[in-house]
Amino acid sequence: MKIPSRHDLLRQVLLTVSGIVAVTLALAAGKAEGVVWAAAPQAKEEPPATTTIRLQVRGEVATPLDLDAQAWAKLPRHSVEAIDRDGTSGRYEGVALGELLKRAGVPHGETLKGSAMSLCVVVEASDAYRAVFALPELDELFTDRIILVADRKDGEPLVAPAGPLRIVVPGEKRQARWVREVIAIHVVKVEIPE
Ligand SMILES: Nc1nc2c(c(=O)[nH]1)N[C@H]1C(S)=C(S)[C@@H](COP(=O)(O)O)O[C@H]1N2
Ligand SMILES: [Mo]
Repeated sequence: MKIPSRHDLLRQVLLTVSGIVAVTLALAAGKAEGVVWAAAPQAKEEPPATTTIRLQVRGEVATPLDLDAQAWAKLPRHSVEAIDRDGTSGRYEGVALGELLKRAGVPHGETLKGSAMSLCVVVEASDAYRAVFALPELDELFTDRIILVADRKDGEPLVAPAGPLRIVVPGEKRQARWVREVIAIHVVKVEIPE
């Protein structure tokens, strides 16, 4: 067996020392991390996206709208009685879809004629579901029926997967246009393909 030289011994000592230093540093780091975790202030709990009212009105509009909960709360409100898919009657509250379009500068009332008559409204949901309305369905000069962007049912806020915003179409015999989780309203010019 080879007798270790002074050089070999020195090397061994250095390796051992550096090993101990590395382990100590790693432990310290772990501990420090533990302390940081424990001391970190609890992150404010963000409500899930679908409980926060946010609605865009886009497309063929004079003024695109970007409504947050605060802006939404200032809009004039309506309430309607309507029967849902289960056949249960409920009182829905919210903002008339026509009112939102009026505020976005879409032709309404007396000015709803001519080329504006081939505009349509596409309601878009967070799951990409879409339903179409014609402007006269949403205009108080054409109809007394109020199609609502509802945020409450029987006094309670609508929550996912229905809310926070849902279309309610009173008197419609099927509920396929009762779009849940509405995120945007698009006004679109209907073109006939060549
Ligand atoms: N976002 C979204 N909304 C939607 C749908 C959908 O698939 N996605 N389905 C529609 C259909 S076909 C019906 S019958 C009703 C059902 O409403 P309910 O889930 O409250 O029973 O929601 C409508 N709204
Ligand atoms: Mo449906």
